[in-house]
Amino acid sequence: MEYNFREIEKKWQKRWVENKTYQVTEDETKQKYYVLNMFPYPSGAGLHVGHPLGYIASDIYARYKRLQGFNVLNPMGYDAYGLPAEQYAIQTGQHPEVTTKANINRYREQLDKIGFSFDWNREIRTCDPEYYHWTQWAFQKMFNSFYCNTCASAKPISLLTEHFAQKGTEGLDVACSEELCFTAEEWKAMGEKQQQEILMNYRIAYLGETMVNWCPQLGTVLANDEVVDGVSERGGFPVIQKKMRQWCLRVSAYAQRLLDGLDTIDWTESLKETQKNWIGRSEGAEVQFKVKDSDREFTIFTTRADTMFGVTFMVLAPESELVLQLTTDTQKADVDAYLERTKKRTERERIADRSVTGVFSGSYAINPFTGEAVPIWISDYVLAGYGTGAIMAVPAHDSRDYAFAKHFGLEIRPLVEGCDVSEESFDAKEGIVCNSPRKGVKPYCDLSLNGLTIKEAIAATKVYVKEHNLGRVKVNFRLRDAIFSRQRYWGEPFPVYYKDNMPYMIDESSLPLELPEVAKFLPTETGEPPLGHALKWAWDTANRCVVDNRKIDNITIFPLELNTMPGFAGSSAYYLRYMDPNNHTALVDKKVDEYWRNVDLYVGGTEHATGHLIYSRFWNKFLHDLGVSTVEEPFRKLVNQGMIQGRSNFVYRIKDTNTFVSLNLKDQYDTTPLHVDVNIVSNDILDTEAFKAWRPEYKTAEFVLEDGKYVCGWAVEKMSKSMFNVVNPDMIVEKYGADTLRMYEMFLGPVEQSKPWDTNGIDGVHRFIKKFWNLFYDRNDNCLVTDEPATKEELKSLHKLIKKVTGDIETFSYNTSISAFMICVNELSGLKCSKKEILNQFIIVLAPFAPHVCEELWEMLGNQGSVCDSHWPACNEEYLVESSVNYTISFNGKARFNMEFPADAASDTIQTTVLADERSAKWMEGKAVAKVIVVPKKIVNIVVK
Ligand code: ANZ
Repeated sequence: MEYNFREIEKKWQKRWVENKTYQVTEDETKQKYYVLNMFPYPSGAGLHVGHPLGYIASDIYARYKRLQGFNVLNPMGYDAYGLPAEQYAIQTGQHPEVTTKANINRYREQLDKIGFSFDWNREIRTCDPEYYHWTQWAFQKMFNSFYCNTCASAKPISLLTEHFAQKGTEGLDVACSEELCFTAEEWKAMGEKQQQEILMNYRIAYLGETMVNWCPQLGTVLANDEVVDGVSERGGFPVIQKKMRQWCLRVSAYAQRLLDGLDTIDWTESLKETQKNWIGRSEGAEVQFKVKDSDREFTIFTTRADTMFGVTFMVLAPESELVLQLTTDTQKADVDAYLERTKKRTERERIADRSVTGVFSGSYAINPFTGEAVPIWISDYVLAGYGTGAIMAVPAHDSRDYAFAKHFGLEIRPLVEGCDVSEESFDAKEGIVCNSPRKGVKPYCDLSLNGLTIKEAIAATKVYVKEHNLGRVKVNFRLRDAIFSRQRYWGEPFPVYYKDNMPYMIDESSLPLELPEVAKFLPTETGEPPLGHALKWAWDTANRCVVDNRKIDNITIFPLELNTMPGFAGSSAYYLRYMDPNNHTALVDKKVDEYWRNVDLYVGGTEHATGHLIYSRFWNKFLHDLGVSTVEEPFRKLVNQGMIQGRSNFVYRIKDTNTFVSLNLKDQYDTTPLHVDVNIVSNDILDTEAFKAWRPEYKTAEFVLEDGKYVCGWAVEKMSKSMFNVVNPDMIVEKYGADTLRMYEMFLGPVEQSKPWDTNGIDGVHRFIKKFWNLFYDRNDNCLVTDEPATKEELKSLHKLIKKVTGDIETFSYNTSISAFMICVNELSGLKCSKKEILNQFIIVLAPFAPHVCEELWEMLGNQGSVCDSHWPACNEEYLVESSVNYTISFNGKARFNMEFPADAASDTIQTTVLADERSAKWMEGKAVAKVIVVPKKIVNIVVK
């Protein structure tokens, strides 16, 4: 029988649905294993062969774990809110919901063809109200919580108001935007609005004034990566920095826990390092500086308190509130002009760009150690959002301060007297290198740092600062709170209404608050977000429902929030929802969560290293504090699949003609290379007829061939439509079958590595499956399988395979497993082995990779049920032991012949047998034996004289 993959795959895909093969329920009798892929955004272009790479890798693992007896959860869904659908809606008027649904259907069709073991009963879509109910719910919980530093946990905001009523801010150690100080009496005397404003300073979801990338033409805030060189990536419109009231999540409160948690999870070191840098823990000191001739004081953050003596000026971030206070009248015009200039630059550009700009404020600060007055400057190399937004500059020891001092002619004062401060002796990392332990360092008042290492000097200065009340020891994190508002339509609406300009939550029982219909997906004429177009977008607090805007009376009916949530809202807790996707009363039932706990294996791209993987860890920690999520870290093991790059093909057009010359002849002409659709090229040979039909301008194309063929050039590039190198998995499935596609994707190389898609080798994998099939059937469709017992050699071949594949799957080295399968099939074919005892087990080991063909053969061998429910075979090491060993027999060091001995033969026996062999007599030439050396399992050397 021919290996008819089309029929087999269709049959099993249908059977799996009918038999609910991949449906999973909580089963206390079995140990759980949770496999998860980062869910896709269903784009209009559909899947290309790069997308399923991670899904196949995790599917193999899921199937393997199931065969090992685990109860495996392997769900799939869609990250369905997002910008492309909205942009498309703006251009065409087509509702994003319509295009999103169509794209999802297409994705599903494509995924179904590849034979994944997803439990589709658990599918989720982030744009489904049933789903975003719980996104809104979590947001409300965050609004109603604050973060207690002492207990390192989120707590209900009611505890905070109780504390305020009893003690004001006294004894409080909580995360906040700004440190406030008031008494219980002052708190009680405040009106509702003022109290609400105060609470905003502590809520985990809060409205905050933040600097944002504002694009007036697009009418929206843009993320940093949507701004390139000061203009919007889409449209190229100017972007300015603007302070705006936005919803924020107090991710920074969790910085230390986000850092500590990394030690408890199995992620790659490089990913952990990226997260550590992003969180950016920095131990230092905050020191107060007085302003000369004024009562004002301001605080700076430094990690090098020991450099206080080298301070020669101060620098404020342009956005700092101090700028207004400290700019003198004479400097005002210059300062204003400078502020106008820096407004245009994003924070990222400011960090990347090392050109020096700045302006003098006109004021001076007093160094608290030396009493000396130093000028206060303003420059955008100091960032408003980090530390205190103000620094003490030590140009002799910090490279940016050094560049600044050089540019503006300010003093550069090294800590060690007499040090050279020229550019040659300045090290970008270390500054002017001081001798350490130091000598000749000027004492600060009564503090001497002589003889100390830098570390010791920093510690000593910190103690000094504390004891003399000059400041305090402080740990800073680079991690910022997340801006959580977007001025967009296609996202989760906030369950929030406004009373007297303050936000209030609609009651929990009224969730979800569904996204309203709008006439236009653009901002309104008055600059409000698209939800400003909604006519029915007001909250009736008495009847708990959405009503017509005209009914707003600001007594019981109020306007609803017009912003929507950002992309990461829906992806932050989706793994929890898969555990219990149809629960109408909770995000996830407590018992169910206690069963599945967290994701055991998470597979996805590295591009989410600092976005999604920080936000979801934060979100999960918050839910853990609430007692909703059992385990603090959501993703135990994480594997980043590499990218599949495209393999582009080129044709070479002779300039100013419509003639194309084959690769190896092209140097004889003046040619231009042009991308050609890889789908009309096979093994780098162009289908010239298909080329002519490809585009109208090539209809009359002529060719200069070599050996009667047109050979194309090739290059590895990003897989993209514009390079005509996109390979669609459907085409591969159609031509070779899903099992070949699955195995081939894994054969390309280690899962974690990026590699080009190169169809040239796919035939080999396809041939392997055919060869495997041929162990079961001969050419005339006769079944070859017998019940004969297996020989040692056959068992050895099989158990070698079991050992290799088991080890490979555990380490995600699937590519070498594929080679092992090929070797084993070759060995078994060589041995003409079609024994059931061997083939049954081979099928099980191959099933995670090529599930369709394995189900078919499993059934054919008369097994009951799906191969998914059989048992992963254990490797029996006994079969791997070599039963006999081949010895080289040599005389006086010269190899003469070989002899087989049982692997466990004793040296004596070997020696006697060798000497008794008649060939030995020949090589000894009648001489006496002086010595016999037996090297176990290798060699016997006979020394004769
Ligand atoms: C004096 C000094 C001397 C500094 C020296 C460094 C070297 P990390 O490790 O990243 O926390 N700094 C503080 N706030 C800043 C801001 N908002 N924008 C830009 N720079 C800022 O770095 C902390 C150091 O970066 C601080 O220590 C401060 O400069 C600067 F030889 O103070 B240092």
